[in-house]
Amino acid sequence: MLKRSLIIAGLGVTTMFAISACGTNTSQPSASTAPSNSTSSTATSNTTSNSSSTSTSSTPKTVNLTMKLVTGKMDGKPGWPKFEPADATLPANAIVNVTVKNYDDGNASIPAGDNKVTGTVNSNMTVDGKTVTSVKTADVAHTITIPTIGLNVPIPVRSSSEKYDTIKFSFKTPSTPQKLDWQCMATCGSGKSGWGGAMATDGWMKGVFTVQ
Ligand SMILES: [Cu+2]
Repeated sequence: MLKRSLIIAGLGVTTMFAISACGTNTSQPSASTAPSNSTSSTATSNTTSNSSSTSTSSTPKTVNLTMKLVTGKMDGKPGWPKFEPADATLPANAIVNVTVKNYDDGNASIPAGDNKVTGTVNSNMTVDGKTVTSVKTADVAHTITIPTIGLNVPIPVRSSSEKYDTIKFSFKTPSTPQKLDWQCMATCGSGKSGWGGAMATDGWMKGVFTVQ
């Protein structure tokens, strides 16, 4: 009889400990409740507002980006064609109107399918004013390819007798800040594979669009 009451007393003690162990996790402040509405941040959009009367505050901003596509001869490094500039800073959630002035008349081989225009507004581009959705594979000189947003723009070899062809396309930047790495997918660099030199060097056939 005595033994049993001792056991019961022991149980009572352990139960007390168990209870006091919980209930300590409610005091942590939560960062997510911080207020985020400062009155002026969401832009009433600027000067270039569209004419459509129903446009709301979500009308994306529009910015222009002009790149020159020059040959190695032109940039002083034979065999190193180059996009100038290769890096740019772009606003988030914006339409970027890109103009490429292409001076290069040499072609290079590309992965299958990279002759198609993808990821641009209306999935097309213009070459000297003519709207196209692809370029003959054998006529591709370079590409501007951003895998993370599905963008692929094949730049055809210069065909006009002018100094350069004008390629235009537009694309929308993501709504959150991030770095968009772009790469030319046409083997225009050096080495056996054509993927060395300019192809592997930031500021030449690859670059970064910083979205902020
Ligand atoms: Cu290239």
